[in-house]
Parts: sequence; structure tokens; C-alpha cells
Amino acid sequence: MNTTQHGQPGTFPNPGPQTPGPGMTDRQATSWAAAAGIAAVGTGVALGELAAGLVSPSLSPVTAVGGAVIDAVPPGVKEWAIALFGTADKVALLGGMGLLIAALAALSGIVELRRGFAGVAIIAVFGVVGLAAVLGRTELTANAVPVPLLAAAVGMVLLRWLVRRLREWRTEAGPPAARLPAGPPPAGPGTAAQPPSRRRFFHALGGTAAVAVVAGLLATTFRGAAAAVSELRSKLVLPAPESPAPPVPAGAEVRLDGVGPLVTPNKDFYRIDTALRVPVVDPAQWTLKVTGLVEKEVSLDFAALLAKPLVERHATIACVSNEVGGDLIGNARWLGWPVRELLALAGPKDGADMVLSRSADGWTAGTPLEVLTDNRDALLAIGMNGEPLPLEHGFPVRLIVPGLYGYVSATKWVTELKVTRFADDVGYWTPRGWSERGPVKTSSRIDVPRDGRSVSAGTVAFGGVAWAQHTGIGRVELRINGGAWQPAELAPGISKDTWYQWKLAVPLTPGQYEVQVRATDLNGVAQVEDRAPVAPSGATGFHTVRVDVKS
Ligand SMILES: Nc1nc2c(c(=O)[nH]1)N[C@H]1C(S)=C(S)[C@@H](COP(=O)(O)O)O[C@H]1N2
Ligand SMILES: [Mo]
Repeated sequence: MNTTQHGQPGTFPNPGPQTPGPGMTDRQATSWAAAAGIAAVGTGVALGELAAGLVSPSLSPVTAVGGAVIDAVPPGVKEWAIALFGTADKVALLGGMGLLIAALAALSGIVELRRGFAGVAIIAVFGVVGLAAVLGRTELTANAVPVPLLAAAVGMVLLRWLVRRLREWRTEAGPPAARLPAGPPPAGPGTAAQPPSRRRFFHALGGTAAVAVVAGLLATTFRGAAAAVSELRSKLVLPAPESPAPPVPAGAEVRLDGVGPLVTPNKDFYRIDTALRVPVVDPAQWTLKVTGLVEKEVSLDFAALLAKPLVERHATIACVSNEVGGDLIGNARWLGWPVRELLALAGPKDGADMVLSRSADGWTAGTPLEVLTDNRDALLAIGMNGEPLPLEHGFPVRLIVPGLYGYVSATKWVTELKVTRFADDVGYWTPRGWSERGPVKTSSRIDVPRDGRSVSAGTVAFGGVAWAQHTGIGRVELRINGGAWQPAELAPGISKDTWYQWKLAVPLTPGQYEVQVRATDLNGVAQVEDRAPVAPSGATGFHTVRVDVKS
């Protein structure tokens, strides 16, 4: 962008025009400034909606602000609105918001023309309101937070640019010619040439408006599909499991503030996938095909899946990219149908040793056939913590396999299971530098105190989680400044497939401490001490925190 020409009023390139310009009245300048404000803010909002549609299908800044308005208005007003608009109340709200946004956008253009940055400040307030609304929506993931900021930034930059173009035009056009009391208006070809800055302003304004329209149309298309599937999801009633989850044992929670929750709420559950746009899969259109080395190909639709005897189980899933001490891991209660029962219907042929699962967006994972047919509860999951799977976590159906990293097992939006051989097929990540097999490595984490924290001398409570899915944790120990390993209090896990919480109270005098944790599985195998990076098969090493104990 051109930063050398500011075109401020008073810096006429050539004062005292020899040929009188066509002139620009204050009213014209104000109208075009208002148009610039609407185009700039419109583009910001449209791009924000588009980004929201791409990143987080269920919510947009506009929807979030609208939702906040609905939550905030007193009940009387709500009833009045429903009485007045009936079922169109939401359309009326969105229409009203649109008009209000347009009015404020026009105002931002007008004040920006009068005084640089005044309009930008109004847009900044827009951004803050949008951000506050987004933060206030509990069902929203952190992914949506940058969206209102992006929208506001785009609006501010465009407004500065358009108003600068407008000022250049006004400067070149000069003040309006003295009004003649009678006679034809002086405007017209030949009378006064339009300055080139006029064309530049209209190109900028038209270009901006065109971007707003295209982004708005794309956003509507994306959101329309996502909104329809979100609606189906929210209306879906999950069947009761034939085999409910075993009860959470008493004492499974150590009840220490800051320790990762025993069951991770859906909105806090880590999300990892290659999907730039969350696949939007209509359950009525969904089918799962079992293909490849099978006696008989099987096809399953969603209604048939719901009618199966479902089981509900807790399982902790982790990403291979989880660093030592990291949070790409979570525990949930999954509702689904055991994959081994589906595979039994198809009848894998001799020689098959892998199932290549494929998602609606073409991602693949290669899972050992054995793990999907042994007695563990590898599930075709439809429910997560009592709800249908969130769109981001694979709605309507995903795989959950206790004991394997997600990249070789946890296919979201799953549509095909191809029974095959490791010799013949590869999952998505394998040719990209990750191991063919991905068993979860036994590991543990110190959640409190956090690394680098100061605590007061006396008894310091340490706590965290440890996991060795499908084997189970037998012991967790702490080591302080490289001393002897001290056993921590290990809470009972929900099952061998979940993480376990642990805690240990340690008396500490003032000073600097380095505290490490080590987990040992139920077979007596301790986690690996040597540090290894996440690639190719998962990080190892002891999680270490430095604690500053103050007197
Ligand atoms: N379709 C699809 N499924 C996928 C992935 C993906 O990129 N696409 N990523 C996998 C990886 S690497 C992990 S760790 C888990 C994460 O599941 P979550 O996002 O529900 O936590 O999903 C797995 N399933
Ligand atoms: Mo992952």
C-alpha cells in the first residue's frame, strides 16, 4: 500500500487549481465516507463469518453476538419480540443486528473522514464486543477466538485505506464551484475533468464491496450446511447403552485444584486433524463400508448403527504429537458399537493384518487388525460424554481405540474400513515421517504446581495424571532434585483404558527444586527415561517442573 502519499487536506499537490475541478460538497464526502465504512466493516464481518465457517462450523461472531443479545435481554422484551415476530424472531434479530452494524459502520466511515482513527476506534469496539460474545459462549472452542479479531483488523485496515483514497479525491476535486443562481448545472463532460483519484477511490470501494459479497456468499453456503447438520445433531437422541460404562470408582479424583479433570469436558477436549474445514456429514447420508480382504462386504447406515447393542466406555485418547507434559490428551465417555462385531460380520480373510479406516475428507489411519478384534473395546463411537459427537470430534461416527495414538486409530467422520495388509497400504501420516505402528507410550504429567511457579514453604501438594492405556498404571513416583523416587498416592483409574490421577504432599523448605514424575504400568514396566522427540512414534522422558519455594 502507498504510504508516501497521505493526501491530507491542506496538502494540495497544486494549490489554486488552474482548471476548476468538479468540486466535492461536504455532503458528497460524507456519503462516500459512510459507504466506505459500510464496505470496510461489511468485508470484515463477511470474512469473519467465512473464517468461522471454515474453522468452527457451529458458531460465528455474528451468531455469538446475537446469542449474547438473546441471553441479555430481559424476559419481557423476549416475549414481546416473540409475540411480534413469532417464529421469525431470529430473522428479525439478525436483521436488526445487520441494520445496527450497517449504521455503526457508516458512522465509522464518517467520523474517520473527519478525524483519522476515530472510525477505526469504533471498529475496535466492534471487535471487542465480538470477542466478548465469543468468549461468553461455552460451547465454543478456542479456535473461534481469533475470528472476531481478524474481522476487526480487516475492517480497520480497509477503512483507513478507503478513507485515504477518499481524501485524495476530495483534495484533487477541490471545493465545490460557487453555486450559480440560475442556468444549467456546470457538471458534464468537458466542463471539468474528473480527477484520477476519483477513479482510484471507486476502484477501491468497488473492490472492497466485491470481496464482501463473495466472502458473504461463501460464508452463507458453508454455514448453511453446517447449521443444518448442527441442528440435526442437537435434535439427535442417543440410544441408551446396552452395556453402560462401569461406575467411576470412589476416590478416582484426587481433588486437587489444577489437576487435569478425570473426564475432559467436550469443549476442552483437544482437537487435532488435517481438516481445514470441519467435514459436515449428514447422518442420514452417512454409510460405513467394510471392504477389502473380507468374506463379505458390509455396509452400515446410521439408523442401523443406532439399533445395535451399544456399549459405553471411558477411554483416554492421546496425540502422538503430545510433548512430555503436554495437553494433547483427553479422557471421555464414549458410546458406540464394538468394531470387532462389525468386522466379524464381514469376516476378515487370512493374511489380513491391518484396517485402513478412511474419513469423509479422505484422511486415513492404519490400525492393526488384531487390536480391533481382540477383547478391548475399540468402538465405532457416536457419543462423547453423553452427547452426540461434536462436529469437530467426528460427527456422526468416529473410531476410538484404547491404547493407540490417534493418528493410527481415531478416525473421525469415518466412512470406510478397508481390511488389508501393512505390506499393501499405508495410513496418512506414515509416509510423512511417523511410525507405521503407534502404541501409546506409558507417560505421566505433573499438573500442579505448574513449571516455574513459586509456592510457599511447608507442605507442597503435587498432583497430575498418568496413563498406559489398555495396560493400566501400577505406580507413580516423584523424584526431587534427583533424589530417591518417592511413591505418590495413586487414585484408582476408571479402567485400564483411562488415565489415572495421582498426588503427593511433600514438605519443602525454601529453595529451588526440580521435580520429576515417573509412571510404571501394571506389568511393572516403567516409562522410558531417555528423552525422545514426538516424531516418529511419540515423546519419552520424565516430565520435569521447577518450583521456587519461598519462605
Ligand atoms: N478424519 C480425521 N480423523 C482424525 C485425524 C484427522 O486428521 N482426520 N487426526 C487424528 C489424530 S492425529 C488425533 S490425535 C485424533 C484427535 O481426535 P480429537 O480431535 O477428537 O481429539 O484424531 C484422529 N482422527
Ligand atoms: Mo494425533
